[in-house]
Amino acid sequence: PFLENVVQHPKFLTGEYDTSFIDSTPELFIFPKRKDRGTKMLTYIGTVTVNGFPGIGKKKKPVFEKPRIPKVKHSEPIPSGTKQILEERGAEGLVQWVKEQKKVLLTDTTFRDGHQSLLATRVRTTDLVHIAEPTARLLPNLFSLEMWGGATFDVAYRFLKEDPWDRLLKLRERIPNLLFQMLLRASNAVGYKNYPDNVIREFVEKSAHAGIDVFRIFDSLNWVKGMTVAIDAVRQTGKIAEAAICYTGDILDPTRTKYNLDYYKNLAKELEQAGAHILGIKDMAGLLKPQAAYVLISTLKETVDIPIHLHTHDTSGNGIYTYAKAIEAGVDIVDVAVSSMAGLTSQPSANTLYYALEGTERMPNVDINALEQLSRYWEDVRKYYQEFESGINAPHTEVYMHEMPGGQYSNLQQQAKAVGLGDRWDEVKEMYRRVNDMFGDIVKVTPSSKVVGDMALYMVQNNLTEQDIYERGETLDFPDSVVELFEGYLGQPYGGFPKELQRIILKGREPITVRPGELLEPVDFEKVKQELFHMLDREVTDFDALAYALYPKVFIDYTKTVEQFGDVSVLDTPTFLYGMRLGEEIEVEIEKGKTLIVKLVSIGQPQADGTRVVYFELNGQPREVIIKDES
Ligand code: 3PY
Ligand code: ZN
Repeated sequence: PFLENVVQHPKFLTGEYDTSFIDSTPELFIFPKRKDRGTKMLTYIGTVTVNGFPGIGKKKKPVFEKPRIPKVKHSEPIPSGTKQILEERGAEGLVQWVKEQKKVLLTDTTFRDGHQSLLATRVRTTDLVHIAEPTARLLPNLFSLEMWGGATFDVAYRFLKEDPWDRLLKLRERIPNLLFQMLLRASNAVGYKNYPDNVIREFVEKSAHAGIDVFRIFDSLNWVKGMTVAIDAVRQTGKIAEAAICYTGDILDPTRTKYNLDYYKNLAKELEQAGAHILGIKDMAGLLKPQAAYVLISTLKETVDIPIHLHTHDTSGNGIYTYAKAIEAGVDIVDVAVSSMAGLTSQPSANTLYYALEGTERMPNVDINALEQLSRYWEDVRKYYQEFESGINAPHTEVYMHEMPGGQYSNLQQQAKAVGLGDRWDEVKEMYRRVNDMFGDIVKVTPSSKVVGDMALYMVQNNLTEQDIYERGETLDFPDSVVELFEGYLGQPYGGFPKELQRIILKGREPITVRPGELLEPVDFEKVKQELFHMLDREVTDFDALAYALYPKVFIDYTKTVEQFGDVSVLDTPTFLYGMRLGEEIEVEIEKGKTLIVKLVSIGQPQADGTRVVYFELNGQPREVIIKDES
């Protein structure tokens, strides 16, 4: 208690006290841990065994095969790759190198968008770490490995109870040869709203320092003004700024004139001028049809001088054909996933693309046997996460109608079910498209896509038609996200907001037209660190401070879980998601060279207070923990 008083004293916090004794006597500041690591871990395993895992519920743990890890020679040096090119020649040198390649280059998205789109982003660090070194050895000719950003940051803390920075550092250590790529939502960072400019700069700087090389930057309304802070910040670090245009509509549909070829040409030029090293075409929903891909890429190749990197989702089943046409038109890099994590709402399969291009001049420089070996590993690991599969198991051409991004479909479907609209899902999809049209046909990608989804759900749930909105809108309470969009807090859409609808939604409030970042107070990171130190009673890293600035509640919840259960990232995935079977024995390496052997012996009957005693053996010694039965 005495020590707690000292560190909470205002003079201590403002630095007025001489605090050098912290450095000279650190032992004073090791706070007693309430429980030892073993007990914390058993409490976690007991809790999941008794109560189930969120999103899975209480389910008997299936028996999984051990994932087939490709055999590689650990003693040999890891072949050098694009990471070394960046280090030796700098960003401009790397861009030059890309331009000199005849063959199409590949980005492997298995570690990020692949599982974000197929498995609700639930793949854990341990399953990435186990395949990291084999990936480095087997795919040394990749352009990059997309392994961070997008939803992975938030989901890691929120659902997986692990630290995304730790993932980045661990993978970096094991994959020294490939460029690491992340998805950055420009001023929304890895979140769902605009953050102050200094948060964006700090985030980029720390991410670059921790190992990110290529930042794919996009704005959810294709608003270049909203992207400049991020582009400049990336350039400052010496890393690669890949500024992306989100593709929407259909350039070959004469009835859809808003997003035509000229629109994309102008944007591409603007982004090149804004400092992009590479131009990304981010087809987040998989709307770019094969012929359109040919026209778009050939036109953009003539419009800009920087390499072009194409991203699509295979939702419609046309992904490989779209890539084949884009490659014919001269695209430099395409995004693919290892085949057992590809297709459907994920990226097209690397393995399939290899065979589609076999014998052509632009066939990628990749070892098909290596891809097949990696695919076996992912086939096995994917089974762990079967409860998070989206339920889409065939090509879905309806995407050309509703235009929902690959990652949103299953999410919105879950949200619809949660509010009792499970049996009206077809209506929700149609409403999603109607809302898009009401909003003036906007780009739909995180977070703007979420706003369209929120409005569609709101209208279906309240049985509102478009006409009702115009006639009774003044009396309706619209979802917060919808109000914020129309206030201008996600930036400005191309062609502006539809005026009448904006008036109805804002009910007299004035929208902003400047960059939201200009209005937001900078975050004082030193203060944040002090606050956190105060709350957590432990050393606070720059990474923690950033996570807290981005997601205060999510981050604090995460730290509480760690306090209660310890570091659960060390558990194998089946145990993490399902707990243990009676009589089962597992090994848990809690740190290098320190392994616990855990056996679940029995689970006691519920007691009067709703708890159960769960009996384990820990390294052969009986141990019990008391778990509240939530059922
Ligand atoms: C994300 O922002 O997470 C996306 O993948 C958008 O497509
Ligand atoms: Zn994507």
